[in-house]
Amino acid sequence: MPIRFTTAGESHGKALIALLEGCPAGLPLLAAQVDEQLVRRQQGYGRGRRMQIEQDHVEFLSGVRAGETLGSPIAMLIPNRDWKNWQEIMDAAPRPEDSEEAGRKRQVTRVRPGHADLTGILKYDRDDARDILERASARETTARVAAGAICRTLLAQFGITIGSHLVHLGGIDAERPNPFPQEINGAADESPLRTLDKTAEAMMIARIDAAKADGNTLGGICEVVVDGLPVGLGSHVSWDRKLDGRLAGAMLSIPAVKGAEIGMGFEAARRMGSEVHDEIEMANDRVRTGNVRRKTNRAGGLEGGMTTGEPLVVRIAMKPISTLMKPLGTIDTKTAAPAAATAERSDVTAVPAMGVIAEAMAALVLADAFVEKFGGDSLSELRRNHDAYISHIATRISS
Ligand code: EPS
Repeated sequence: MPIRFTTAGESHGKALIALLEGCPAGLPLLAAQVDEQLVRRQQGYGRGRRMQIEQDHVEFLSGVRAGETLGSPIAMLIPNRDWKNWQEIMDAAPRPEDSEEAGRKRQVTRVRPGHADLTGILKYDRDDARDILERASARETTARVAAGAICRTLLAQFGITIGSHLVHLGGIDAERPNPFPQEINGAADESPLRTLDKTAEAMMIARIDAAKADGNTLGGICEVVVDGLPVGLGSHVSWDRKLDGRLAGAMLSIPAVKGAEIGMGFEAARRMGSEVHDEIEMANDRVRTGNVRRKTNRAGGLEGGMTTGEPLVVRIAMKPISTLMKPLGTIDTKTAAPAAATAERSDVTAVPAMGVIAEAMAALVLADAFVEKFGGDSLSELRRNHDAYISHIATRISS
């Protein structure tokens, strides 16, 4: 795992922190490149009021100097503007014993079905589910997107691009456009739902409005597409080096994500082998893939846990957000009495943002596999190793 990252920060704490390790030295990098991705994560029809408060902006604390990475850990700080409204509630110092709420403000005890609230308080032995929800909040994904933005910048140096679009929302499918846009994000970011189907978009917006009026929430599916990958990232030799598993694990770690499928995914289980596997033919101009091409891409760019060089396609399913304004039944953990769940401010849907987060997770996993394959403490060393590999595979099979 040459590229590692970790995040810290509570949703209404002072700031979010991302720490990225293993990025080679000499990568040109500006805070604006990270901010560009943070802004994308904040968009989407169906978001709540929090996104009007925040204007996420990153500050590099270490690892970057004069517009270039140093090869040392990159620490990033993203302040929470909402902190000023929560300072007293989230303060690290103990509150006076005689205070009104016995040391605690805005306690949450009417735990939400589907959220981390209940399991979290039992596991961590807390009385107040705020101690759990502040970290379980999808606000944490801001820090992931910041780390992913650096990996995306690294991959872009080698012509690798990552895009996504929303393919399903709350029971409505989006049609795949034909022709499919070259620049997926250029087209998807134009849509308030990041979908490429205008007709479906109008129906989805109506469904979000109806869900909002009803105090309900909606889930959906996004598709991530990565173009320009060389053949041979990941490995078939051991379970934990297979890229399918690494990607699926990363995607399933996104809050509220319940499923991930690669290429044809679950549908492949229903078809005959002849309808699933991609026939191979020569393609002398495609050096990155070893001068071969798959006639179709049902495998979604992965065979044997390795990239084939065809576009990588992953679809990610998100359940509806578990904070319902018309709350479900639960218990009050303080009294054990039946209760309506807490209805803390939230989003009706955050599926468009999930697509941006999934892009970031793909960038992190692929940059890790890329540096693992080509090594290199500096960008120039990484490039030499990469170019030598590509030159070699270009000579392996030729007609
Ligand atoms: C989010 C910030 C949160 C929520 C949402 C995602 O802000 P707040 O809790 O202040 O409204 O909008 O988080 C959840 C849906 C959740 O269940 O925690 C963000 O930055 O993406």
